Amino acid sequence: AKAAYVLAADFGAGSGRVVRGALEGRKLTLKEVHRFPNDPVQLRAELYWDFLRLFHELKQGMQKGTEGMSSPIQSIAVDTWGVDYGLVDGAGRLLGNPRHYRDTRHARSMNDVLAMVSEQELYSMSGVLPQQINSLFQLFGELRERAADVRPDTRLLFMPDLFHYYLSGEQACEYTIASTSGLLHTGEARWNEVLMSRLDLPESLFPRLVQPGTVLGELTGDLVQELRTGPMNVVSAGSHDTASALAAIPATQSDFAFISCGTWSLMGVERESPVLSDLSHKLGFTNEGTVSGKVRTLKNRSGLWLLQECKRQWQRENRCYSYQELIQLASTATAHQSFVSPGDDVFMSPGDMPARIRQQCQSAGQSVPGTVGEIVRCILESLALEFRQTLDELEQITGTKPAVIHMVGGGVHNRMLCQFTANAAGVPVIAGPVEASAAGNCLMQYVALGELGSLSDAREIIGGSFEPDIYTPEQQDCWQEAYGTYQQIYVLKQQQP
Ligand code: LRH
Repeated sequence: AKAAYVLAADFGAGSGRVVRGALEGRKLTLKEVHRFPNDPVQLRAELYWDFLRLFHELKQGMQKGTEGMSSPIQSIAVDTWGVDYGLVDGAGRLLGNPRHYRDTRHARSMNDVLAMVSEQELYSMSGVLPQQINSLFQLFGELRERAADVRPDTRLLFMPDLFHYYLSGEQACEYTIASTSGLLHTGEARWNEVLMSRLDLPESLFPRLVQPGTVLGELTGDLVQELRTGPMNVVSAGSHDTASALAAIPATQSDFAFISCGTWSLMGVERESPVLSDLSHKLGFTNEGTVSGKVRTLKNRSGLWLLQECKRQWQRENRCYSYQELIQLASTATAHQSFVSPGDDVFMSPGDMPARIRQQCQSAGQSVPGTVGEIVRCILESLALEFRQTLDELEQITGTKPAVIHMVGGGVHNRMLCQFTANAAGVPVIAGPVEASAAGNCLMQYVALGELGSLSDAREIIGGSFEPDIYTPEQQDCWQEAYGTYQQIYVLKQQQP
């Protein structure tokens, strides 16, 4: 069979990339054609996306992806992290650079909203865990600041939708990315007008919703000319990176937990219906949409963020390490000396992470990691223990203990983290593919184009195209002990009144 080609643009916090997917018979191959930095920009007190530069990088990627190809590229789709959005005016111009969820001011907006609608209500109305990053809180804060800029023809587009709009001229919000906003009805592809009216958010802001795997339109004529790519479709795939990653999990059974591990770790399970109990709320689980209309009940946890930020800090101090060197250093440090709680708020904004890690270890009365290797080991062990904790919690809220963990995303490169996770969790970790978001993005484009029938079809393709690494649990006793210590410090203490 002749190969069918598509382009997937995936904007992660570590970097952005454009990948060319080729589906030949039942085999998918990915080729990275362009990778670029995706650093947010601090401007005075505010943190922003660098949207124009990123649109430029996207165009470069599209050019590189089509250059020298004798077959046409059929389509392109963009996925990004969740929650962030831009506003466009009636003429389609951006009302400003989109803000970044790590902007510290969103915490205040969340408090303002919670004074009007309680956490419990928000949770049951939207299925989404109230967290300061949610679009709902960001938007509420933004509208307060700039109410005058919002007209009846102003529209909100989540980041992937915004890229799609400037590629195709079509305005729509894709369901999986919208499901991170806190603005939909629980488990449904339907805007929550009740919530909007309670918070005085104009309904007119919200364009139509489309399902993942929809051909939105065609690349505009101007862009076809500018980029010389030839015509192609613009597709809303799974526009949320986590939804796309989950679509690319080569699961053959349903009792699996997943960890999509990049800057964040999203750990959860796929279900037919949301979990909305007090317990799941208290334990911090949210419910978002999958590309096949199911629900992913998951926890947003820190992933490689701490490691990325430490690396940056050391760089600022003129100590440059590759990830490989960092892991090598960690492997020579003593095991289980000190743990942090990677998801703690103190680690949220960028900055001197090694200092914050030491600080947290010290306040918890543990030995304070001094060397680079000790700090890296502390981070990786803490992440693995947090995964174990989350696995236990998933069992508590769903009544079923997952039999395996599928781990995908950049974290899969970190073999030490994968092995630690299997050790801490006591279940096998099936790791891969690394570029799960890009792979899932491509697959849903093939669904949109009619090349593939369904998600199970797509997952089979992944299974046949990428060889996973399997990690079986080791050193169970000492990890069990470490888990006890970790729980004592970070879990049980918090539960005391
Ligand atoms: C992961 C992710 C996650 C959250 C966060 C903002 O990249 O998309 O699912 O929504 O970013």
